[in-house]
Amino acid sequence: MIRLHHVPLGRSLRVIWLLEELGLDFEVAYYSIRDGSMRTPEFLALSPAGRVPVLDYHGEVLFESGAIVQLLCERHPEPALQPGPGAQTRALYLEMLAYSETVGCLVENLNLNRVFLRDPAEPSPVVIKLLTARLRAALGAIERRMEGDCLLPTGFSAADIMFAYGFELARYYVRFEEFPRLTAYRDRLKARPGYQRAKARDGEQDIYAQDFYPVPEA
Ligand SMILES: N[C@@H](CCC(=O)N[C@@H](CS)C(=O)NCC(=O)O)C(=O)O
Repeated sequence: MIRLHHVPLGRSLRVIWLLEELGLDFEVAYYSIRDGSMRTPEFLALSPAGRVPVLDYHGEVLFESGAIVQLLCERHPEPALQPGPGAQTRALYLEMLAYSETVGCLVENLNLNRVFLRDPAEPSPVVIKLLTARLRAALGAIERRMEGDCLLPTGFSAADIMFAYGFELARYYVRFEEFPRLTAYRDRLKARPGYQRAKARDGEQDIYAQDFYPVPEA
């Protein structure tokens, strides 16, 4: 039995998407960051920092999306979504896997400042400006080097799945017009049947209340 603990639009969507691409059967347990469901003793026993994703893989329970993605690709080597040790694209693959969290953490910090701070806490316009500039720079680096259809020259891989989380949510904070290659890349990823099946299981998000959060005046 494979069971994924998931927050709609969270990093756990990476795992749903990968499970769909691998053609595996799985259950999804839904949570919200806002309702306390991730702070219960039961959930903290699975994920000590109270975060998703958590995957129960036939009784083996693990957290951290990057680790889950690697493990699933190892356990299910077909279709080959991860270049193995010795492959020419291995270094780039590992780089993109980790870089996905550089982008993801910038989005997470913007989320904290813009959608999760509660009254009377006030977000800092200076911090928001800085985080937004850093997010644009992190995306710009990939925009400049993007040549083929996917992050790896060999085609679609789990690195695309990892990267898509931060990159998809970045649209709440940066305008994608300045990233034409990334925009076309995003459209290609979204056209994949595996992505569409994953989105159908994502659930209703309760993170964002508006489509775009412009940088406030400092
Ligand atoms: N590096 C971790 C980050 C996990 C993470 O922060 N997940 C977010 C959702 S995207 C979460 O569970 N947040 C809940 C919280 O911070 O309370 C991973 O990739 O799995």
